[in-house]
Amino acid sequence: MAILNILHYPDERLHKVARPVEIVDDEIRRLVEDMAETMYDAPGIGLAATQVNVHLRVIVIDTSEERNGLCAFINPRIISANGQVLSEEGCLSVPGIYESVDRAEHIVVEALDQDGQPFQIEATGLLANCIQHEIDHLDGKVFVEKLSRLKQSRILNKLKKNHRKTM
Ligand code: GNR
Ligand code: NI
Repeated sequence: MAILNILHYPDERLHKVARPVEIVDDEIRRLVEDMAETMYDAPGIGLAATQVNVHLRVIVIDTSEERNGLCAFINPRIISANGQVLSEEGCLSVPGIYESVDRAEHIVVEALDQDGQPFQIEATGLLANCIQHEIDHLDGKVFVEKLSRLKQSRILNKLKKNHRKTM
């Protein structure tokens, strides 16, 4: 197991589009384990492979209070989306920034599990928000890019200031 380095916005590599996993093998299962360890250590409720500079369609999520409900989604695909909600989000790649973004309220997602078996889940609430946030990462999109240009430039300034303070 290993804790992986998380890329920070505005790193260009966060804009790469991840490619589908062809075979769910031991290498992918190891990636899932390392991503889970990285997510729990951060701590966060989700992590996309893009954030650890691996450009494959793999995400891990645990929205449980007890931190014992790990879900891995390989090649996740939203097959239906309904309703609309404003969801307050944060991102491990954009530390200290919390903003509301538009999301579908109810989604059905199809993916492969760690054995390469297809499964479907229905999600609402935090889990639905998190899955959409993670799939956006796989498509090279960071949540702040859904905000107004004014908000984005304020966020970039704040991140620059924070970066200077930690140097
Ligand atoms: O830890 C995280 N919290 C969170 C809260 C609301 C909506 C989405 C998220 S995901 C985020 C971890 C992360 O950056 N995943 O990409
Ligand atoms: Ni994120």
